[in-house]
Amino acid sequence: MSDLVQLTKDNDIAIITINNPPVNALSPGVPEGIAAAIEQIDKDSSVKAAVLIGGGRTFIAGADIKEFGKITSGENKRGVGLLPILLRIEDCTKPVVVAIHGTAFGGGLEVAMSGHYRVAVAGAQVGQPEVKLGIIPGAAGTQRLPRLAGVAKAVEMCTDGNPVKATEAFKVGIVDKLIEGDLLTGAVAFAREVSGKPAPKTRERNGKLGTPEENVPIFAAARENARKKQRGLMAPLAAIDAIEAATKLPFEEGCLAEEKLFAECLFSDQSKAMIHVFFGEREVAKIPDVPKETPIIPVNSAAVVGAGTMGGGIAMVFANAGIPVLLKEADQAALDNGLATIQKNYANSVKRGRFTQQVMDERLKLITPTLSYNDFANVDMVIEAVFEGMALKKEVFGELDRICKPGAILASNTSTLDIDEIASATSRPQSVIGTHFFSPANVMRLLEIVRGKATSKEVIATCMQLSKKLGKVGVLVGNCRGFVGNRMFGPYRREAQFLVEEGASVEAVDKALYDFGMAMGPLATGDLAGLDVGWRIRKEYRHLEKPGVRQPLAEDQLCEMGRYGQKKNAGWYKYDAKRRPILDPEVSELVSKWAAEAGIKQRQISAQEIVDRCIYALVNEGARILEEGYALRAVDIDIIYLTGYGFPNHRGGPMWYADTVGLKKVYERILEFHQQHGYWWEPAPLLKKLAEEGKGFADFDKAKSAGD
Ligand code: 3H9
Repeated sequence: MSDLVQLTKDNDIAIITINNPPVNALSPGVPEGIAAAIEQIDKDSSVKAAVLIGGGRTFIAGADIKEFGKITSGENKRGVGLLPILLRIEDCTKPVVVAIHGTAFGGGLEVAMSGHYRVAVAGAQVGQPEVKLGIIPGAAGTQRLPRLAGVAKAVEMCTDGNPVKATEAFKVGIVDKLIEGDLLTGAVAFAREVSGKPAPKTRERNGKLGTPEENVPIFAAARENARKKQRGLMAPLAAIDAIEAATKLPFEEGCLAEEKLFAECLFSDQSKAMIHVFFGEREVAKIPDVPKETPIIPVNSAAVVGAGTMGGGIAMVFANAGIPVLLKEADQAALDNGLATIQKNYANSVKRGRFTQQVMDERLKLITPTLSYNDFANVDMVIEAVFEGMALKKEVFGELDRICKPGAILASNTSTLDIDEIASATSRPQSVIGTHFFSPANVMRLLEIVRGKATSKEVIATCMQLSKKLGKVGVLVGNCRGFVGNRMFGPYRREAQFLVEEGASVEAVDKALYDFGMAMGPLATGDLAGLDVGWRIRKEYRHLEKPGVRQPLAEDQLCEMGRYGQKKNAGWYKYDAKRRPILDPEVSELVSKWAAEAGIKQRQISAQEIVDRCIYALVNEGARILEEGYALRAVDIDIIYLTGYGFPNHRGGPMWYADTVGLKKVYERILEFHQQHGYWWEPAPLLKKLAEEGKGFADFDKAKSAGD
């Protein structure tokens, strides 16, 4: 036995405990430890049954994800090595009762299903989340799960990857008993009950595998659903194929089919990208100069200034996390409007079954509307969400400085303005920070946390921790124009506009990027966010533009015409009453006219050029940001784009994608664009350097974390 797995006894019941904190992943030594324990249990005639349980806060959260990179790089040649060990558990001559608390995910659930019985506490969760890592269950999960839960449930769990609560797992047959009180005590008692009786082997339980008549429509619907909702992903379809194999082949052959599909997924670029995303989401929480022990300021109350789309959404985010929040507007009509939108959004969620009317009422109760700053004196944090204009923001912060208590965090939701200048309107710049939410604030996961020159480490640490409580992924960025996300989004959307001016249709530009995997095309995104937002910002910064450099024409002109996007039912597209986009021939005519006036020649443009121009514009700006230190790591940029800008997970983020293409190739293409289009396309020095050294952004991150 290893340190990772302990074998003890409670009289005639053996107890196998896994101790591999923090999540009891199946790292090398854990499966082997379990197998060794089973050997001993089989040999020990005084043992009548066994309990397999996780030490610490959870059962097994799955295979050790770090091992996958080692397998694909060839460093680990033996694989995860789980399959034979699960057969060994199932073949144990004494009943094995698996006791679940926390999470039994992935390989963890696969271990659990190889036991003869499963008991769980009500708070536990089970799941096959492999698909979120671009793979499928690889230790017979696709073969045993349908045998326990039925084909439809197995398909659902292996394709959406979402956790299932123990209560539901009990209902569908994954869990045999829910334990109240102490799990180990309950599991040992259960083991005593079943000892001496024939132990059911999951792999031999074929009763729930269904008939072809039942299964054909399940698989067809699941494939259609996966193609629609998990666009471009191979793992969900592979998982369905593997479960289909379970319904058609004997267990051993089904396992071979699963093994082949698992390997195809594991060695794909998709899985490598999604594993990068898994670790990246955790990496961004680590700020080198803000250590874990930094004191946190308690945030038990908040206030939001501005009840527009962003302010209202931010108030909902706080209410959803159980934090009471004041919502301030300048006049009653605007306040009433803001509240009505919040109510409508909550009511929609209730209608869709996301939560109950009671939950909605509780959340609404946490939002207190106000017309005055007076109530702000006691709040722990204020988030300003007024229009993007420096003068107005400074006025608000001056007011907050006068009214808020010392130590209150004063945050701005600005998407692009200078945090230091905003902070200069206060006498406490150390308390000022940017918290840039993304629209719709109550839905989008990204929170860009903008560090000013004077922002204190306590304020940064608090906002990073708070982001998790608010259900967001907080990424710390520096204070440059547009910060990280919007600074990169500028060149991305600039290229989209240039492409239309050069002859690509609005539809072709959006479709090329949608097909690449973006949640929406760049022009449709502009319409959704409101074209006037960028227009206002451009007006504010016009004096900084380089004379003689080509600027996008169309959006400013569309805004002059009042075509702000969806909110005006017209922008790049027209919108019907259900906000569905309709192509508007007037826009293409106008753009052609504007292009001709500006002397721009129109031509045929391929989808590949559209993707290269837009995505490499992101990459080039990202490289500059990285070099200038406004993002801590390339992975931070990736996470920003994945959680805030609809970049597809399976491409890992713009910087990871560039690595996948190869920086040399990306650099050469950018050089071509530089020759063709000039100024805007000058390659970022860091990109040039890495490309010439044959390195990638991942190497840059590695060197940085090693302190080079
Ligand atoms: C699989 O099982 C394939 C099988 O079919 C077998 C094939 C043969 N491995 O998330 P947290 C780390 S695929 C390695 O902050 P929480 C994590 O990086 C796997 N490391 O905690 C972090 O490290 P750090 C299927 C892991 O409480 C620390 O643990 N399973 C793993 O918010 C704490 O994590 C999954 O996909 C792992 N499996 O959430 C489950 N899991 O502190 C993935 C975590 O250095 N895990 N770490 O940053 C999760 O969903 C969440 O971590 C969990 C806990 C819900 C368990």
